[in-house]
Amino acid sequence: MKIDFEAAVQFLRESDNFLLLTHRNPDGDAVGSLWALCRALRSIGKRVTFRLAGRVAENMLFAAEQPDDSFEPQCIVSVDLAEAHLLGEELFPVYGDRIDLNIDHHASNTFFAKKTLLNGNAAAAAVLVYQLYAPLGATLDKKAAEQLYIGVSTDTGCFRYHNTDADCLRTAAALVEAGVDNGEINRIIFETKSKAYVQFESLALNSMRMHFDGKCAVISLTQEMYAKTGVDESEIHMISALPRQIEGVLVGVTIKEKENGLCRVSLRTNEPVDASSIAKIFGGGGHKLAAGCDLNGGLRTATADLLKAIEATLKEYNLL
Ligand SMILES: [Mn+2]
Repeated sequence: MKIDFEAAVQFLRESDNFLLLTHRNPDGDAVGSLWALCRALRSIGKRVTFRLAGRVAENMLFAAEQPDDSFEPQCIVSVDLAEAHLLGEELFPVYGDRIDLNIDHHASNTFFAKKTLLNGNAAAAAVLVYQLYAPLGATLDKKAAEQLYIGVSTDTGCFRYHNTDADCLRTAAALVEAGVDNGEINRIIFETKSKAYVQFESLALNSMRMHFDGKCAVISLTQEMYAKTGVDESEIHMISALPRQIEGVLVGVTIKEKENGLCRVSLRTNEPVDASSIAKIFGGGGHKLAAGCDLNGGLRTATADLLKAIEATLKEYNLL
């Protein structure tokens, strides 16, 4: 059931003993909104714990909250979660059908939770969590503001992507007023790369192939590249932005080879191509210009299947 802000605030106020969840391999918006919601609820006297599936990027840990194992959770709230199975293989079987409230900003949201607070136009889930602070009576201290800033800035590519709207800039302004050193956080998160990552990026760029008159660029990330560079999984997501940066590219694809032939795909498109409609063909989803899906059958087969779908999509738009 879709609910509005007022109902979400009332639900959070009336509940206690929270367990917070988000999607697997949590990105900046996932952890930023989760930590900030945790902090908001604790500031109004609630007991809150959380579970994360996968490592958090080291450069965001300065803003981390700690879980609390001292109580039995009664109310399960998720953030930034478009579909229940994105909880990951460990958490999905346990909590997939038990989420009481989901706070999300994916237009592709499947309404799997008992209650859903959704704004499919919001730039980040962190914008929604920020908007809950005042009506909840929560304390927006410097650390909470940093957590929310991590969410808003990472989901907008540091305020560069098309989803950077007035609402999210107003949110960022309020967070800076609340004490965020935005220049310093931007330096830590967007301007600092590990040496392993730089080496990995050069292998990734070497793997890039162009298709369809240069309208599609594909980067393939293999297990061998991870092993060779020792890159941290949480840094790999930065690669996804690269193919779309090339002049003339409308569909930028990054294919990550996982175990047992599973391939995890990131799609980044430029107008007018809808990334989520391509992802949907393979059971995935996301936003108009940024989406993802999983394919099986190994890198070669997955790439061929994807290219077929991208070719058909480009033809639909009369771009080919
Ligand atoms: Mn998000």
